[in-house]
Amino acid sequence: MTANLGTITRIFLATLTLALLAPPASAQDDSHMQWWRDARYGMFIHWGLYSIAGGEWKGKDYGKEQGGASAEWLMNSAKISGKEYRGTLARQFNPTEFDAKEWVAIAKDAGMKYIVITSKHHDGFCLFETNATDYNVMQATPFKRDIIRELSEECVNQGLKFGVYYSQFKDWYHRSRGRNAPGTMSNEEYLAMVEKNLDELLSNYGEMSVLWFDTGGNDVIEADRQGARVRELQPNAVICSRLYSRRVPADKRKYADFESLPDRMLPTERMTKDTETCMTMRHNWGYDRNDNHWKSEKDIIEFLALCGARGVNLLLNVGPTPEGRLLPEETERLKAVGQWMKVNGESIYGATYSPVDFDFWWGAMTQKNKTVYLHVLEWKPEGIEFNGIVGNPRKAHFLNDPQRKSLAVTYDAGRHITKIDVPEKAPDFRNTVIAVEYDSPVTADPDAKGKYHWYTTRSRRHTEIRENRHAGNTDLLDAVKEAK
Ligand code: FHN
Repeated sequence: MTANLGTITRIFLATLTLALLAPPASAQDDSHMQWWRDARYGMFIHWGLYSIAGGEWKGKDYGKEQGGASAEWLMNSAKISGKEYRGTLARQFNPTEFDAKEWVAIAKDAGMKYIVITSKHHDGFCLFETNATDYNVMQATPFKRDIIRELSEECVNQGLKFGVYYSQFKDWYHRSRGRNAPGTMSNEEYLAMVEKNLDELLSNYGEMSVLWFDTGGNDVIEADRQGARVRELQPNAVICSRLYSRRVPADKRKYADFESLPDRMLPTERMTKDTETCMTMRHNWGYDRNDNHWKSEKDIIEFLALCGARGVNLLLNVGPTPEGRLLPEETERLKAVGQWMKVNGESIYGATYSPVDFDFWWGAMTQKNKTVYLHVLEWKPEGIEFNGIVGNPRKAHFLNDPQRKSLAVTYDAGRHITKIDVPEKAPDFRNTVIAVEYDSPVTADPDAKGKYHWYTTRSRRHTEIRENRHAGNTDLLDAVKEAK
């Protein structure tokens, strides 16, 4: 009876606290979101004890079976007890080559504006100093350095926003996974640990700009309590919708600042609310020694542009090695994307989704102020044409042309079809951006029709182009020919 009374009291007090803390909807301003909307592009880091195992356990490779979650899911996939997992890996965790300055410089050079690192993933291991559990980098490993502190301080030094991923619901070490896999804590003790962890992360590391909760449970009261605590201690932190289970309706996710799409997802429609997608450069999030499914730099630049065309932030992942280094395949890709961003970043940073709710067989659009940016992913030497925007452009030029020489433009006022003459070869085969400037704010043709949506899976994209050549977009070419 006492226990029940205790629980009822806890729920009552929690609810009362929430009611007092949560500002009325009308009073909620979203000014803390502006930097995030402008940023558009950040680094995701999956790092922890699992990096030592690299997707293998006792000689078995758990990589491909997990479809991209072998590394950080190894404890679950290989059914490893918390005792054995910690006993085997924690004493080996000594990434002496870890250099926060280097990691942050790589992210900055890549054009990324924020970093989100796993502070505690589902394996329960904490990459920060905590009094709530001794299963942390300071007490359980020979490394004894607070990774969250070193990275958060370096982000301040180099002008990037810093945030943490935190697995608040899944914890295969502290929570029981069933009769044969007892956790170290009861449910009540675990929830108390989470609250303590959050207080430590929200109080001991300066400005915490992102709280990237991952895979919420169904208990909205629990989630709201955690969200309210973030608001209270870090009012400017941007909170991920994964604080809540996907089964919780969007309008009940009181503390979610942005919708985190399912992993690696590119939506076909434009997202008019704050939305982010996260993407791996290969199959896995964490380090996996056998995963060679690398996306090319073109794939990544294309995906970044398509996210922009949907109004979606991109959180691009790296999975550092047990020694504390990013892989050369990661740094090469990040550097290439960074060079592309140095020239074309104005078409991504602070830009919003395409003025039209369809793409084109050459690519997709982003917009900012009075400019539409054409991300030409598939070159068309016969010319780049588009429908859907009203008005004769004042000027069109390649973003990667330092002189910004004007390109020849024709505009069919009757059909609102614009065509831009271009050279035989693409200036940048990965994504050539054409800035199309207007004298007034960009106006979409409400009657514009289009049915092409880009996908990043190469086979699907080519299928789409082939299908559209027969069914859809070629008539755009004919229309322009007729208009001449
Ligand atoms: O289970 C995790 C997974 O390991 C990884 O952290 C991804 C990243 O978005 N989140 C969960 C699966 O969606």
